[in-house]
Amino acid sequence: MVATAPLTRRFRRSLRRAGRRTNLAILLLLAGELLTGGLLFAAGTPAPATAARIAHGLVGVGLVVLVPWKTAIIWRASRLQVASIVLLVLVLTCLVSGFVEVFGGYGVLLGLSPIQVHVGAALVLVFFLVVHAARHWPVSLRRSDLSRRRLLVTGTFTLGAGAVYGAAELTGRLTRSPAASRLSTGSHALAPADIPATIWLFDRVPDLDPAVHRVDVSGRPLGRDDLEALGGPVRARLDCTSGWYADATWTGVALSDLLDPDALAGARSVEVRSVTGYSRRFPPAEASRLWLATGLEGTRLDAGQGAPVRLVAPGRRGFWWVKWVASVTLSDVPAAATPPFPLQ
Ligand SMILES: Nc1nc2c(c(=O)[nH]1)N[C@H]1C(S)=C(S)[C@@H](COP(=O)(O)O)O[C@H]1N2
Ligand SMILES: [Mo]
Repeated sequence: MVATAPLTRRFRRSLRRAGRRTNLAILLLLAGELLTGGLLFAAGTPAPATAARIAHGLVGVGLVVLVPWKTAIIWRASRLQVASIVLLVLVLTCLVSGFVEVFGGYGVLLGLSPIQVHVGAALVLVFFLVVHAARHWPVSLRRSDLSRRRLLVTGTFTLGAGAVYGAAELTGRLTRSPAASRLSTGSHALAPADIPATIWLFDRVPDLDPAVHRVDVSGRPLGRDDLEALGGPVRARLDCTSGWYADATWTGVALSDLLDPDALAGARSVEVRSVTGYSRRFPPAEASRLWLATGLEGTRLDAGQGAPVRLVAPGRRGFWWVKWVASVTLSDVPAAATPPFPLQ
């Protein structure tokens, strides 16, 4: 006990002094969370998603580590503004839903998944963060903020956050919580039968008659029966940004088997467009790895899954898997000239 006494005393003193620098750190960490969270949402493939996911987790743990200091600051405040309290509740909602997502696994409560709560709270948070920061502006910076001593403290803090992050990962594994079996992108496994009908943002499920609907494949109208006749089994991993993934066998035909090879070689992108207007552009070289699918696990797609025809794009995250395909078009527009993700 004797040996630890100075440490606890120093900790208490540091809590008493908590103030400007803690607030500044929290502001920076929150900005970091919005940035890495946005990147995680926009990452179209697993590798950048994994990097963003780890950064997002680390910065989140950094916020948790600062809780004692921020609590001391709030405790001392003479009065609390309503907007500040709302902001506090939103930050806590984000932290809690983030932990539930990682350690609790994918689930839906009252129609909402943990990630929906997380992202929803984060978007509202931006407004209250701006109000709160504006009220306390300007955040003064001092030369001493960059002193050796300060950098040392910041370094220690970063190491501490890293250690807590590592301990959390380890605990997840040792307790065999859902955190242990998730993908590097953070997604939890679902059986193919449990794949939820997923809308990216504001799209709608259209009512299409499979007997009548035709997909315009570079000028060639193809119905469900035509595509079924050409289709074969395709194993693919659908990894959605809303916290789940599923390995399943789809029935599909590769775009490269439907498009003229010369025309394909001359194009700069392949645009796959839904009847709803939702659309994505792909590099032509990927056409052999993009499939027009009509079935899932031996049965025809249902409306929510994109019937009669949807795209299967292994290696790309769920929002590239355009449902209710209306057309596949070769175009001169570069594949990169597409927004990072659809806005509908
Ligand atoms: N037209 C259209 N296609 C879409 C979407 C959408 O909202 N509209 N959602 C995408 C997202 S985010 C995912 S994860 C997959 C989900 O496919 P599922 O509904 O079969 O799970 O479809 C993708 N294709
Ligand atoms: Mo998704």
